[in-house]
Amino acid sequence: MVTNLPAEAKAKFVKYMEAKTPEEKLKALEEFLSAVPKHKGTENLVRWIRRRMAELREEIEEKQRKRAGSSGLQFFVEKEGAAQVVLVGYTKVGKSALLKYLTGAKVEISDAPYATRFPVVGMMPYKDIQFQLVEAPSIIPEGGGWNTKVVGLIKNSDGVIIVLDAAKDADSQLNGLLSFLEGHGVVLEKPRGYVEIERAPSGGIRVVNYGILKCTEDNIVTLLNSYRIYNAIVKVYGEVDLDDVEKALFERIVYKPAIVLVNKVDLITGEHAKTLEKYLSMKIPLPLMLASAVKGFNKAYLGELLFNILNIIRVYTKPPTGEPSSKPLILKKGSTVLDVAKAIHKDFVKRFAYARIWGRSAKYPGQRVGLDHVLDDGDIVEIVLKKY
Ligand SMILES: Nc1nc2c(ncn2[C@@H]2O[C@H](COP(=O)(O)OP(=O)(O)OP(=O)(O)O)[C@@H](O)[C@H]2O)c(=O)[nH]1
Ligand SMILES: [Mg+2]
Repeated sequence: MVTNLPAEAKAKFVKYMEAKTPEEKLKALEEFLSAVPKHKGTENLVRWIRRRMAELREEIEEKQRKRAGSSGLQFFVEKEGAAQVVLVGYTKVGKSALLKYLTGAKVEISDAPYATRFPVVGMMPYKDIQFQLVEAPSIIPEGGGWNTKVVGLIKNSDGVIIVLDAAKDADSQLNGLLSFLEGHGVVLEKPRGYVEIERAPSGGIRVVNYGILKCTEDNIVTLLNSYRIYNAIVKVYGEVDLDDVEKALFERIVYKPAIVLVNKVDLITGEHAKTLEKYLSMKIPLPLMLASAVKGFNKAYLGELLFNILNIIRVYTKPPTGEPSSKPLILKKGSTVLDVAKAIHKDFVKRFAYARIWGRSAKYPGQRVGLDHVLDDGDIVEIVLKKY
């Protein structure tokens, strides 16, 4: 609960929102922090402020480093393939070994801790597509170092593989990683609802409700006005209450689909592996896989787990007088013929006459459909254009 902040604190937060440079933001946050009353209800808020301040300090340092001539660490990885998935875990759990086994990437597998110091990339083939796997430098339990940059990498990705070492305490590794991520605004379980607030130059407070709102729109207007926000678009997804709206002012929680991969099972007994699997799958509702980068494992099964959590489908386009393309378009589940038309060419929507489809979403092969037809994985789509 972060409600009931005194007006003075709210006014300080407004100053933070209006600040432009990281230096101004940091100063405004310092003032905000000292104006926030410290009690159970503001614990999370205070934690967020402290973390945001640490991030800003890092940003300022990075800027100074750049100005001094040394290039900052390059942690951004351009997306390639069907999706970008980040391998996340503590040091020496075998992330490099897994990356090498799954993608053939040239990586340093080492017994020395923290051997991987920059993101390393490899392409993992699955059916007729490829996933881009990125090994993130290991999370440092003591904090600091590149931890924040790894969070940035994760936030920019499409999904996460949490890698645990079966030969060490898997439970505490999982707890540690989950609370680290949550502390940085990343959750791996789909939240029951979330809110996006976009500031607008005019138009008042507009609520766009895609879910279930557990308060009135007037409540939202009053709340935002108390932060001197008079123009904004508030988007509601899933089940949301007024508290969630206030939280969204301070921090955007990011949801990333994930699977848990327990590596080095070759080092434990079959009995132990079974118990571990049962225990972990009861603990967290994420797909779980036991593996060994040394002994090898079922790559296709891992590919299938990734494909499922990423919520994607493959669609093959076909010209009216030709064969379907061998390379599929990757679209979100629930995508329609309109999305395919847009992906091919912007004129295709304007000139669209009808489409013919083959595959799971077709009632019969070659069914004629319109732009709003929802597609399925493996479908073939032929778009027929109007003649001028
Ligand atoms: N027995 C066994 N050893 C493994 C397995 N996977 C990796 N290792 C060993 O564990 C050690 C660490 O492996 P890395 O792949 O370098 O670990 P990492 O997670 O990339 O660690 P960082 O150095 O922090 O990047 C190496 O000595 C590997 O040979 C496995 O499945 N079984
Ligand atoms: Mg490594």
